[in-house]
Amino acid sequence: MSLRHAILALLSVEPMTGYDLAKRFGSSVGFVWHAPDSQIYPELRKMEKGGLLTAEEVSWGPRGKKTQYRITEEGRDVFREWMYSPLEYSRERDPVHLKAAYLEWVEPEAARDHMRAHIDYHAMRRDQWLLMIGELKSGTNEMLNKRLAVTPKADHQRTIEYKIFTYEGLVARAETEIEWAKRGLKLIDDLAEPEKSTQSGQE
Ligand code: VNL
Repeated sequence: MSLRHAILALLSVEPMTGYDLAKRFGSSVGFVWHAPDSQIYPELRKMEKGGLLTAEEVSWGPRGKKTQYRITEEGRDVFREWMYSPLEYSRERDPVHLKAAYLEWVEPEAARDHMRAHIDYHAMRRDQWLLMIGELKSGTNEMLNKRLAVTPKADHQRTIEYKIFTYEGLVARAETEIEWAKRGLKLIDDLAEPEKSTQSGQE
């Protein structure tokens, strides 16, 4: 369960209200660990009970109050320990590949629709990740800038480069998915009209 580690990573920069955290989560670490607000708020409360965070009521606007969360030393220790610990890989559970394995059940056009949806989704994600790389490289990412403000100068380069490295990996993965789905489109055509494709292969 890594949601709490993603939250700890953000709160290691500064204390935040649940609202601020949820908002910043979505535009930073949420790109690699997606979580809806409905998971973030209860997790914050659990982490507070578990001693990873403290909660403090702070005023918000003219009359309102909000809970501000602050990482504890124990929270930092938990994050550091997690960073040192090996990952437990989980075996594939991928509905796209499950479907791909049985495309003979549907008409070619329905099969093509699946491949096109795959291409569209991964192209959209790739473009978002490319934008993030642009922000990280140009120094315009708010979360990263806040982090750098509390990070010793000597650690700035690796703080930046590992994030770029992360998104470059995701871009490469998205491109592989797009290429695969394009091969799928071609395969569907070849299998749907074997005579035509044999002819065009001889031209
Ligand atoms: C941070 C900033 C993380 C921007 C990000 O994704 C990001 C950060 C992991 O400083 O925590 O896109």
